[in-house]
Amino acid sequence: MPFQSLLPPIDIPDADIWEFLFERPGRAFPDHHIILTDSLTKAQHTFGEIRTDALQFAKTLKSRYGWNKGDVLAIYSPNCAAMSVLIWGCLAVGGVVSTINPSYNAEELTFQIQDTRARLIAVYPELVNTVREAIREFKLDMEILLLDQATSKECANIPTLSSVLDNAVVSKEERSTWRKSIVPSQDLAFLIYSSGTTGRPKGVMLTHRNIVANILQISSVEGPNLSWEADKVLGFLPLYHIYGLTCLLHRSLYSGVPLVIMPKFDLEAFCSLVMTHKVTYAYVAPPVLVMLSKHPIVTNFDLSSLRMMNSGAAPLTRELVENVYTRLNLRVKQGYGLTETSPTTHLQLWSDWNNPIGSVGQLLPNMTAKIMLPDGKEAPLGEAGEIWLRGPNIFKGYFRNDIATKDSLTSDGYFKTGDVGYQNSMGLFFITDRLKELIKYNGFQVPPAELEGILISHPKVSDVATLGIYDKERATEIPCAFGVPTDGVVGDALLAKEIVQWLAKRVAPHKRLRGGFHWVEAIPKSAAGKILRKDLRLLANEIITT
Ligand code: 4UV
Repeated sequence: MPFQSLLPPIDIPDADIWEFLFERPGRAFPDHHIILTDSLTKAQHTFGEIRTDALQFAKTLKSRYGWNKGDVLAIYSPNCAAMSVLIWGCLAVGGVVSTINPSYNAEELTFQIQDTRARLIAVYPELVNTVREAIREFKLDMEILLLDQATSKECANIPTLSSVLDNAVVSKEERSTWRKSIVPSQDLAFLIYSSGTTGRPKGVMLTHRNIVANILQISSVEGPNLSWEADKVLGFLPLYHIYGLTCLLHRSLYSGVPLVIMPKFDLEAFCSLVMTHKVTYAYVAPPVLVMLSKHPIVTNFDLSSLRMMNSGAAPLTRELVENVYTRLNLRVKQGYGLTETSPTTHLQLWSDWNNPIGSVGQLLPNMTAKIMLPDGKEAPLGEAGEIWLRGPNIFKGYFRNDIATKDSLTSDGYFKTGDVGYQNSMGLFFITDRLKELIKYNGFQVPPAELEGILISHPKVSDVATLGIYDKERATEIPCAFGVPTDGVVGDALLAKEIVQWLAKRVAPHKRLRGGFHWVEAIPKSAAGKILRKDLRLLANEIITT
């Protein structure tokens, strides 16, 4: 029998994201309430300003770009307040947003742009040269919009967001005309890239309903603990990733709990912002907790306003939660989710943050889960198996990839997560292992197939496989590779080092082989030629510990 959520079911309105966030009757906070503070520019933005700017951008998309329903806007930027205007403006006219990791190089960027067929890319000024390189080297063809005022010569002749904003007033009728044809349960709002259980990154199709549902599901646990008047959230998680996009940006605008965004994580800035803004809640990933538990600088700051942190995106050890609590008196609870689930599917209740430590919490409302054994039967309570999930937040499928969609979604709507875990008798879930190929470095996805595809093109490598090795000190997996030298090539330590550096020039920094490149005689493979990752792990344990 599938496990049902133990939390009371919630009503999910049949609304698109714009309507749900900006036109909802009975919103508790006023238009002049400050929702977003950009820690870099120090600019503060009220709910009303964000709405006005987003509508002006929506109008620009219509009048300047002739935007149609389903057209894709790519955003290539570190966290900044303008992202909110772009995202919600695009959604207001029925467009689709695809966020791109700002550390991607020209080739990685090109892959996503070509896959989404984005018409327009909004770019942070410092990244404009990478876009230019992509246009030059890979013949990318799309329009560019700069996120900020251009400051350098490279940016000359590229329109800036502020210069294109159409400031004609948008009437209510016009807004409804734009959104009239959106079917929330069918139409896409986001295309976020994830490798899923196997292969290269794929566009995860998230509908308006997926996001609306997940905001409400998360709110059923977080809502009673946070007030728009007294609380503040600190957001360094990247908004291009689903964890930041939904839990930080969308949840804040919905709940009114102000969000202070940071362009990227920096420990000193984090501590200082907690102090100056009296931050009460922060979403984190385990490596940040390592720093909080150890780094000497932390004790120079008064972090006592922080009432809770939510850790997710990677496994969290009991020891780390205890260390942070003992050292700083700060509480950490856990959440779990995936890009494909919009993302949050499990949360620990605030009151149960240490009851017990190690659980990712309960299944969110309106969801059911099955724990599947390798023989295709459902596991009984307490026994571990692959976690399958169903609910209104489960994605529609992978963009233009029916095979991957079919492999991951069952005909009755369950999504096969590729994670292994169990539920205990209290309805609490525990993640114990991962079946899928994915490596997670600091919570960011590193698809093994992508690294392997590049490494195999090295002339001195005849076969290769990659794996994530857990680094306890840093509380993260680190990518490492195992390779067979081409005939006649001596696979020595020097060449291995060269290959690590060779790869580093070809991938975003989080995909580098921090765990090294190791020579082996053969890659363990099945008769069908598939890498046997379990055997590879055994081999890795032998090589890396000896
Ligand atoms: O697709 P993705 O990159 O998505 C995420 C989402 C993280 C979230 C989302 C909502 C939360 O409330 C929250 O706390 C964290 O990272 O990667 C999905 C994979 O990340 C691993 C797991 O292997 C997923 O399939 N993962 C995510 N959270 C956890 C985790 C966790 N708490 N413990 C162990 N692994």
